[in-house]
Amino acid sequence: MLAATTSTHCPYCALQCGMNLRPTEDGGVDVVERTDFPVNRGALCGKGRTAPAVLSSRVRLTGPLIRRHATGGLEPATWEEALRAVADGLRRTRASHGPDGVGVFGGGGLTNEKAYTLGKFARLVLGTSQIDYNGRFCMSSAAAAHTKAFGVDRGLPFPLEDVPRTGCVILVGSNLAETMPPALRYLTELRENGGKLVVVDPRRTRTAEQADLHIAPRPGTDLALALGLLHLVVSEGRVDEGFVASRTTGWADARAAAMSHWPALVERITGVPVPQLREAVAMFCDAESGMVLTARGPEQQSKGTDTVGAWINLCLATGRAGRPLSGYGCLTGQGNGQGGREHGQKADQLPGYRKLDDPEARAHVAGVWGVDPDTLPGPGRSAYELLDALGRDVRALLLMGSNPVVSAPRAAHVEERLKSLDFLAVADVVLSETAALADVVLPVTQWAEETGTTTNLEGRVLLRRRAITPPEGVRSDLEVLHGLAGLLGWEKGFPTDPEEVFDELRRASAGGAADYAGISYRRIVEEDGVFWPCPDPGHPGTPRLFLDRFATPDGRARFVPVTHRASAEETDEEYPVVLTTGRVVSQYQSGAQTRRVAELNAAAPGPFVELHPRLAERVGVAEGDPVAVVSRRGRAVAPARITTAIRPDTVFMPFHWPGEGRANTLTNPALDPTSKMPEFKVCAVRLEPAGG
Ligand SMILES: Nc1nc2c(c(=O)[nH]1)N[C@H]1C(S)=C(S)[C@@H](COP(=O)(O)OP(=O)(O)OC[C@H]3O[C@@H](n4cnc5c(=O)[nH]c(N)nc54)[C@H](O)[C@@H]3O)O[C@H]1N2
Ligand SMILES: Nc1nc2c(c(=O)[nH]1)N[C@H]1C(S)=C(S)[C@@H](COP(=O)(O)OP(=O)(O)OC[C@H]3O[C@@H](n4cnc5c(=O)[nH]c(N)nc54)[C@H](O)[C@@H]3O)O[C@H]1N2
Ligand code: SF4
Ligand SMILES: [Mo]
Repeated sequence: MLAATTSTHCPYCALQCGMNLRPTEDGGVDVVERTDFPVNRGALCGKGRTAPAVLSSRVRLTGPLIRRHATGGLEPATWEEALRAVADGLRRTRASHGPDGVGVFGGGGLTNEKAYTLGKFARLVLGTSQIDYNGRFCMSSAAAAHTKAFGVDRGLPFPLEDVPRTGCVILVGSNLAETMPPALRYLTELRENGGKLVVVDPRRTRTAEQADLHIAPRPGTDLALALGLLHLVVSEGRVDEGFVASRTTGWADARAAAMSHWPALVERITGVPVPQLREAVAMFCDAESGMVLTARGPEQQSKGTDTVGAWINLCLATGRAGRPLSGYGCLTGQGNGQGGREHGQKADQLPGYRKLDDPEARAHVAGVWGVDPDTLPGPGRSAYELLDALGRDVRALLLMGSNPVVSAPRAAHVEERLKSLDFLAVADVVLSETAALADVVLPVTQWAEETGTTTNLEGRVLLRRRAITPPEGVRSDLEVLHGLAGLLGWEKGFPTDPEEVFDELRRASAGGAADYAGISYRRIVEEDGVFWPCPDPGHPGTPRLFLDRFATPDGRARFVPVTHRASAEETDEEYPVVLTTGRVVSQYQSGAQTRRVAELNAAAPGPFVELHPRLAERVGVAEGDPVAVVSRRGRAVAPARITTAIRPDTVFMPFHWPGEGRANTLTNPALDPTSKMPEFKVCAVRLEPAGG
């Protein structure tokens, strides 16, 4: 007899929609509507609905693979052989090049339990500082700005249910109609309630089409835009002086910095007409309350931290923060984009959002781990810097939960670095483009086959539950790390039971900024998730942050004095067009999972270059013609998709595909100095017809 349905969450994005899974006769699952989870109330996008297709053994890995000869292909192996080969590979490099010769690369899709264990494995078993993860490419700029201004970083400081009740939302560089479709409802309800929606995006996206005001700046100019709006807030007497005086510090410097951004200058930099700037300020300030929400558009820039800082300044100056129904928030991206950055797979972090260079933090976590704090390595390199160092001083890599061959900036270079490694091990559910380069591939269980927690974009800790038995040939990531730790001399400390890991994580995070100490699997199920911080079992959790005080030492939010600067690569005669990149609704990230789902492929079969008819005419391409996009990093070719919905000086490519149309062949790895976020959203290119 088949078990009843299991309540769980989608394997993909940060919305973490609730769904029910019903086992099928053939050992798989069907997705069944789950209306009791408040975030999505039963709604799912096509990716979530079709997620079970990736469980099929036709598309997934079902047993370990080894490259037995350097020049040969990947061949089936037993788990014993595969784990031994990985342990030997890592040990050999450690012996010849020291602990920092071995690197670890994680992912924001990994559950909290996996991210925590991966960080612990790197620091204890390998003793390496060289660990980072793909979340660096995702929300690191917003995280850095959050921490600077508010003293803590949680994507949204309020639940999504607050959004429809605010007066005005400025949504900056988020196409949530495609990237979190069930969340569009919150914006629709906002407008039904009389609230205003301003969307800032160089493209008139499906999301921008919902807006009362769509502002389309030139990519890479959001910093000037936000400063121009702040200038107008000041010159039009819209500053909330009482709030600024009682709840913030640093206004004088931030104000002075903003005042050098005259509306006319801002119009010249951004291409946004001054009357539109005024209209945006009026909409935002006329309402009783307001929110600014950012996503990857303004964040994935070499000045992303300052840009988010400028939007936060706008919220603080107008008193739109630290009050009910007001505030700044970042829409995180990956399934565990929030939790994945809190528990120690980031180069500079220990669990509980502690800092690796803080002696007290080291002592606390070392205590939980039962080791001497001095044995913990220091902070390591950021994701792109780590990938760039492969084959140089980092000579072996263990990669879990990312596909950088498709998703990293300057991807041809990254691919070449991966190939130059002495040893590469990849744990994945499918044979991704990166796994295909590995010496050993470890096939792992998927969401419906394992239990673990994720933390969604609201800071709500959720439980994904096992609904079916995994195929025989696969093991969980926790089992992989347990097995490797054992072979490398750590019999204890790496349990395979997720709840046991979570209970240790609770202790490791206790007292940290992201405090999970009071959260248990049982509470999560009973309460539809628990918002951190939740320091003890009697604590209700914290859906809304900052209402009484900000998380800074003096309780006040900090303005940051920022000024506009150019993108790392501006257009010129040789490369006269701006390339920006992003997503389409039916593919997810590097596409490793969604490109294996027929229904999604039918909807989004391949890459394309979105461009304005005037630009298309100048280049000499018609709809569907192959067009070559050339940057200083390389050349990509994809069919032209001609539309007036994009600025004539800008082209857009989605990044979900490998091969000839790979957008990341072109992108610029220029890094934000604080967050080390690469500039995925702006580089200079030229276009050529590639037909015939
Ligand atoms: N379908 C789908 N959904 C996803 C994902 C996916 O891969 N596919 N990935 C998930 C993840 S990890 C993430 S991070 C989120 C990302 O979610 P979003 O941030 O919504 O996605 P993007 O398409 O990367 O970028 C959003 C918008 O930024 C605009 N943009 C480009 N350059 C600029 C600029 O300079 N300034 C401004 N203001 N806007 C600009 C683009 O035109 C685009 O419409 O989506 C999550 N959901
Ligand atoms: N040009 C451009 N590039 C971008 C972006 C952009 O906007 N433009 N966005 C960036 C952003 S925001 C992100 S988040 C990155 C994401 O890019 P990637 O890091 O490549 O993300 P995914 O494609 O989700 O890769 C996850 C891999 O892990 C596997 N996997 C899934 N779940 C598990 C698990 O539980 N365990 C293990 N071991 N493996 C698992 C999947 O099959 C897949 O191969 O891309 C970045 N790259
Ligand atoms: S919006 Fe995100 S979480 Fe919801 S079903 Fe789609 S991919 Fe899954
Ligand atoms: Mo992301």
